[in-house]
Amino acid sequence: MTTEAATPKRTAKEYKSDYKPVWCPGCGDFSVLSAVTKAMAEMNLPREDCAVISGIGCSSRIPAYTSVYGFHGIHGRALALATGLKVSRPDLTVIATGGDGDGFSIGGNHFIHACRRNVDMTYVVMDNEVYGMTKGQASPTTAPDWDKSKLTPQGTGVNPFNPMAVALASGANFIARGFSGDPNGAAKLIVEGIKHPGFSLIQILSPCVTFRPEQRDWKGVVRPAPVEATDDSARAARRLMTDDGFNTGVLYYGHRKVYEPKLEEKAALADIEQGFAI
Ligand SMILES: Cc1ncc(C[n+]2csc(CCOP(=O)(O)OP(=O)(O)O)c2C)c(N)n1
Ligand code: SF4
Repeated sequence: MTTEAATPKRTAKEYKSDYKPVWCPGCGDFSVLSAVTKAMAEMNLPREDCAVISGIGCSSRIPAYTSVYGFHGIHGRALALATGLKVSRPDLTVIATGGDGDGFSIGGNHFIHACRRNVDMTYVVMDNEVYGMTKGQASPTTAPDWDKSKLTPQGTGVNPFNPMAVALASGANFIARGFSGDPNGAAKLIVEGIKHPGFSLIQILSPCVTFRPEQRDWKGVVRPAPVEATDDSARAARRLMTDDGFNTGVLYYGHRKVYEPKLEEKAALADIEQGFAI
């Protein structure tokens, strides 16, 4: 493996691919892509030791726009793919990326169990409270009275999902919130998430300017969390249950047991690898 000392410092640009993003002008995901590549540059990660895995959605296009290894998987299965990769190649830095629809709707079950397994990887969710790619349907994090979708003209009437509280209750080891309007702050959180052992959830509020143009106003609402990060899960639970969704920063860092495959499982994986090599 290449060592940091032997490698000249890379720039964020080197972690971007030559593909031009097809996102709408002004989409928050541009800044999240910058935050992800800034984080990799900050850590000077060897590109060959890094993988970005996603499902489906506008936000899930990120792997194609980076120059590290990547996999643009199927809808809601980013975490299943990322988990498989990390347990078979623990030497890699594995980052899963995607949207609130991909992660909390079709991928909700995988989200809960990824938190519970607590494999050492980082999950960056671009939350815009809508399905952007399929033209603006309500997602699990949409407010119940949002009535601009043709499918729910009177709002969904359904309570929004609280991914942060669910992550804490399910076993995630690091929980943070960033904002696409502050890519440097988001990059810092991603670095912390990567460095923290176990499953790290970084929710990044990332406006969908096409289907939720009012989210441009998030700029005036997000603020640094008024309290310090805590490793006390009971305190974190109270905060996350009363949080209005706009407090940014590290909200919880834990010391929960990180899943590592047992020796015999590793041996089985090695056998499979050998099988492939024949
Ligand atoms: C199995 C399956 N069901 C439904 C779809 C349609 N689909 C594609 S993306 C998407 C939602 C994406 O929303 P989100 O993850 O919030 O990402 P965004 O586009 O907002 O970034 C859906 C329902 C699909 N591709 N595959
Ligand atoms: S539809 Fe929304 S989420 Fe998708 S690229 Fe456009 S602004 Fe971004």
